[in-house]
Amino acid sequence: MNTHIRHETLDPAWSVAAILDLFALPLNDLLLKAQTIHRQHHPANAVQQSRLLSIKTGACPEDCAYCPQSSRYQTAVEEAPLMPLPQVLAAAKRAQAAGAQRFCMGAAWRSPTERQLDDVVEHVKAVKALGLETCVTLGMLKPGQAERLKAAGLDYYNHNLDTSREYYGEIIHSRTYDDRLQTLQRVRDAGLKVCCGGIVGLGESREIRAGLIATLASLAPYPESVPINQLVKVAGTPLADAPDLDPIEFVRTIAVTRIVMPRTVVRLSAGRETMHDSTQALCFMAGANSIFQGEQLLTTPNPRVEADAALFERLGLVPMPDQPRADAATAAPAATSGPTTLKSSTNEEAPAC
Ligand code: SAM
Ligand code: DTB
Ligand code: SF4
Repeated sequence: MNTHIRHETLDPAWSVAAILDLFALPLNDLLLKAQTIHRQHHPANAVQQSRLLSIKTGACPEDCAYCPQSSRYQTAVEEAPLMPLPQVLAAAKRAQAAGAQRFCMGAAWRSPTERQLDDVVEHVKAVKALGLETCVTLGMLKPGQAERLKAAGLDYYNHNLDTSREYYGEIIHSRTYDDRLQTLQRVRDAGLKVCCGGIVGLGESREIRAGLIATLASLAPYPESVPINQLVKVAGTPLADAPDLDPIEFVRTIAVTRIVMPRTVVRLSAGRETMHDSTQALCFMAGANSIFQGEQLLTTPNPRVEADAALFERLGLVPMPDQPRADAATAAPAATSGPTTLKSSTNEEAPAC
């Protein structure tokens, strides 16, 4: 098995210093750059929608300072064992009916056992059979586990780096950055698509945010899907009283992510429940083209489907009917209409999500 962690910088332009220069641009210049790059690689107004389900909740042995599911903190989260398949399938069908294209199952594990993975494999097979894309986030994977998930029909594995290497030890003590990178490599080696992003609003500096983006961009290849989460402050966690991040800085983070990883699908992830519509609009303008749909993330609230539909209507956004393709950009670089005209043949260079 290839245990080598590919982590070289492919494009030396994306040093932390270069990324900080992007962050420092006047907002209008930054947004124009991000929106221009966005249109070169993606349908202009289409937004991918994923649905999350917590299939095993709480009692996690890890100590992530942001997380309400850690057993180390007293939070209102109620523990629940692995959800039986019929319940998972019912939730997946509801999500599909509500317009979700991808179903993401999350488990509060440090790392699944083989027995636990047996059950998740069945979940993945059943959800995939509905015609949904599948994603799971189960913590660290041991050798062979990513291959088992791939064989079950899994499309994406979510495993966030969350912050920069320098700041990681401030937030998580129960595992290392290299543990995280090792699982990401195992996921890649198994031929799965990588969903990997981070959280902002952890009290980190802009340089830390730039460091996270530089690391994501240096993965070879960079992730197909990059969720940018705004910290959801949960009572009982160490970060419950973290200072609010300036919404404009959040928008800048999205824009810089788009510029640095042009082909990735950038998800405006956790944090939308408390985010002003105007901030969300700026995030879409900055190149975000994915959301979590539905009133619940894993354990915390998210906007209702109807509220998002109304926002999409106001902004002229449409659900992404298919995966965006790199050749879409060459077909219609400044497309302003729906993405249907952009569906075309496969392209080796196409982003995978
Ligand atoms: N246990 C697995 C792991 O850590 O990879 C999977 C589930 S864990 C809840 C998945 C991701 O949720 C974390 O990496 C983090 O980015 C995000 N997350 C957890 N709590 C959050 C919070 N309060 N606000 C924003 N994002 C959060
Ligand atoms: C991701 O980047 N964010 C999602 C998903 N991937 C697994 C999780 C957000 C969790 C927010 C806190 C909660 O609901 O428990
Ligand atoms: Fe556990 Fe994941 Fe929460 Fe960390 S983020 S405490 S690993 S569920």
